[in-house]
Amino acid sequence: MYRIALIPGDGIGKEVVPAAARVLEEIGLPLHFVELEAGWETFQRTGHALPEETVAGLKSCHGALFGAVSSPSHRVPGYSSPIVALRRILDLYANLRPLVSAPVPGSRPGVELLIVRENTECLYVKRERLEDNGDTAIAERVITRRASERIARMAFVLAGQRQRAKGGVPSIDSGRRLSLSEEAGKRALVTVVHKANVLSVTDGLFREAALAVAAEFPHIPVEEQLVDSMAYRMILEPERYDVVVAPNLYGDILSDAGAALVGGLGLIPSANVGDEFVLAEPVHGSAPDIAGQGIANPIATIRAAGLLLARWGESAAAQAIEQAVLSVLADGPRTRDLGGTAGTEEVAEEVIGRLEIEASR
Ligand code: GGG
Repeated sequence: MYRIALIPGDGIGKEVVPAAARVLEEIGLPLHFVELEAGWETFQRTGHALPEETVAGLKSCHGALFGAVSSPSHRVPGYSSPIVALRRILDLYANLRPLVSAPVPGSRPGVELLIVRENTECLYVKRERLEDNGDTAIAERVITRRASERIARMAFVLAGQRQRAKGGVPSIDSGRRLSLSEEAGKRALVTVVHKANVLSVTDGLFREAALAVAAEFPHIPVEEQLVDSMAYRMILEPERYDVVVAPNLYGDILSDAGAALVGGLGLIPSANVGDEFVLAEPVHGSAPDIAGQGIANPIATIRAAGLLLARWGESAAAQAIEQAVLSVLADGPRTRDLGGTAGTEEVAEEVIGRLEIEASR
């Protein structure tokens, strides 16, 4: 029996999490849902964005499905983002964001990228303060060797697994560096993203740690890329990338940009992964402009549910969800972000209708 915490959070999180939970209910695995709360609305009502009961409830579960939070862009005394706190409290050190071509208009073909974002430090530790009577704002950017090494190790392990799943043969014949012209999609490749030419201390440490870990995986090609150049080349030729590992903020920005290449934020899931726990969520936020209308795209959250199952080794069930999602994306119904007119529940029910349940048992 898997115990799954459901935390809808704010805005459209309250619509897409129940839709994804419906899909999970139909997948034929022994699941028990535990409903918990967190977010801006919870803070406004209770004074706590992440109530103690939520943290305790999560610790009684195997994993969680999170919706979205609407953290305000201005400082609110007593408030801080619950998702950032959860990543720290549960030591969910890796944020895995697959960006894969989808059968929808506007999606680039041939993209099969996995962004492995460090999830516990960088500017996201929020060590911010005001000085100079409020006229100077300072954010400390913390990068540690330990966190950099473990996220790099995660990236190389996943690259090896993807390589094996594709049935390919690792290439070491080009000095472990692929040239632009090499055919993409056939070989594992880890791209280490940083800005060590400017931030030579912090990104310099990330780079050094990641490249040291690369030496433990001599069969996996590695390259490094400055983050600005990475953004440019990911748009120009996303097909050539495989696993991209980056510090927290760069990974966040690159994955949102990459989502635009493969159908948009409504389709992209993520998994916050630690050694003991996995918390899956859509990459998108709470979308207050469309909240409450029943029109949000549930696909990213349904796919996030699939990532949760995949992380537990329930590959057949995860595959069943992904196949049903691809089928619905191809044939419709589609939500408005994809040019359709369908609502959240209609899309979720269609995914359920196309689940090949036998395959998942
Ligand atoms: N599901 C991801 C999500 O809710 N993103 C919105 C976001 O990043 N909000 C900032 C925050 O409060 O952490």
